[in-house]
Amino acid sequence: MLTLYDNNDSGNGYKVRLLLAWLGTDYHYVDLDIFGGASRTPEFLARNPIGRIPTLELDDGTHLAESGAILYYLAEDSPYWPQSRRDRADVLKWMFFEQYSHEPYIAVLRSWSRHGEITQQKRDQWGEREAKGYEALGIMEGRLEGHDFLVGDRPTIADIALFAYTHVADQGGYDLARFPAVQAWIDRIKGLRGHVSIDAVLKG
Ligand SMILES: N[C@@H](CCC(=O)N[C@@H](CS)C(=O)NCC(=O)O)C(=O)O
Repeated sequence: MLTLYDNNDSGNGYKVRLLLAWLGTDYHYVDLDIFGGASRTPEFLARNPIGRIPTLELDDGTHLAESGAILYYLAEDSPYWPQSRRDRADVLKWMFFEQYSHEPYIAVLRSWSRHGEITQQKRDQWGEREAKGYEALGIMEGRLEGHDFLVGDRPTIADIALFAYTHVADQGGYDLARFPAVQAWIDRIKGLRGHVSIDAVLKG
């Protein structure tokens, strides 16, 4: 059985939890205290030298890191990875966009708001990160104004990749009311079969 090394508060980990729920796949769950250093122990670094969760242990005992790579691995033979080459490229486009233009701003401000001290260095960076996060939300709004999902007309792993931190952006101070199409899409994703919330408590 698959084993997911994760932290229950992580949106990156939630991407994998959500896809596994959509797929109806059972797995073992290991909730690591990443704020207490559990992702940097020699034991964990042997599983993933990057030292980050999510990390998925596969049936053959190997480990796969990076939320986007894990989503792709799990989705490849499912409806959440499109058939058309052009749509597949668009899924990757949104997933790269999430990692470079969305997560560093929206996820980071959420994390700073919820964990640790707000240092002067964080305060100095706050405004610029917030502006770039709003820019990313505006780009999503542009796509979602005329479409139900980010790619094609069905949910894909691009929606999962961006839903994870967008739907909790308010926890980092973002005002989602400015983005009605994004809000409607959030409700649409929440209504899909198999949905689980980011804070659902998982056991072993
Ligand atoms: N690009 C990675 C980012 C993973 C990441 O930043 N994980 C954080 C939690 S959200 C982590 O493991 N932090 C603990 C650490 O860096 O030791 C992904 O998408 O999986």
